[in-house]
Amino acid sequence: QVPIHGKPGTVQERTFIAVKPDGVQRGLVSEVISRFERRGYKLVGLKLLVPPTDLVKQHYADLSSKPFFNGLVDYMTNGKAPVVGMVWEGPDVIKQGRAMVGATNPLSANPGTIRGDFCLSVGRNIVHGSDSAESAQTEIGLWFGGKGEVVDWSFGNEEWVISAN
Ligand code: IDP
Ligand code: MG
Repeated sequence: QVPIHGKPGTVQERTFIAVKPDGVQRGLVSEVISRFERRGYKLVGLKLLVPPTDLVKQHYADLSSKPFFNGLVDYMTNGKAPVVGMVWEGPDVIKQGRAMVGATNPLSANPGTIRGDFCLSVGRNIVHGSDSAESAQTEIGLWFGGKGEVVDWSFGNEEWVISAN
């Protein structure tokens, strides 16, 4: 039995990725899922929700003193569009997930990254990815803490995607 937050440093490392309301509104859910899927990562958690304010405040607790915090919480929770929360599993997925997401400010994000390909503004940067093993653990617990919300399963073709050596 794998803990819900996975096992960092192994092939069962896990990270929390979310398509934020602007990404959902713009029809980019499949684009984000597709990039992780094609890379070879495994989807082990998926939900669509308008997150409760408390959840988003906890998720962004480290930013609570920032001038944009209230606007950020409102944008995530106002229900103009939901959030798609995901847990992805695979080798180095926390760091690779951040690389695939791209820099926080899309104008600094490289083309080829999600932000570098699809957005222009730091306050509408369409996607979230955990930035460390600690935040992945916290965020997976916050968003997917309910029983059975993260699913352990194996690819039938695992040996063709992940080498043991
Ligand atoms: P990250 O999403 O790349 O981890 P953080 O610095 O953790 O970036 O900030 C979290 C989120 O807060 C950003 O993705 C963005 O939506 C929002 N944010 C960060 N800085 C600003 C800002 O200067 N103005 C508006 N929103 C911001
Ligand atoms: Mg962050």
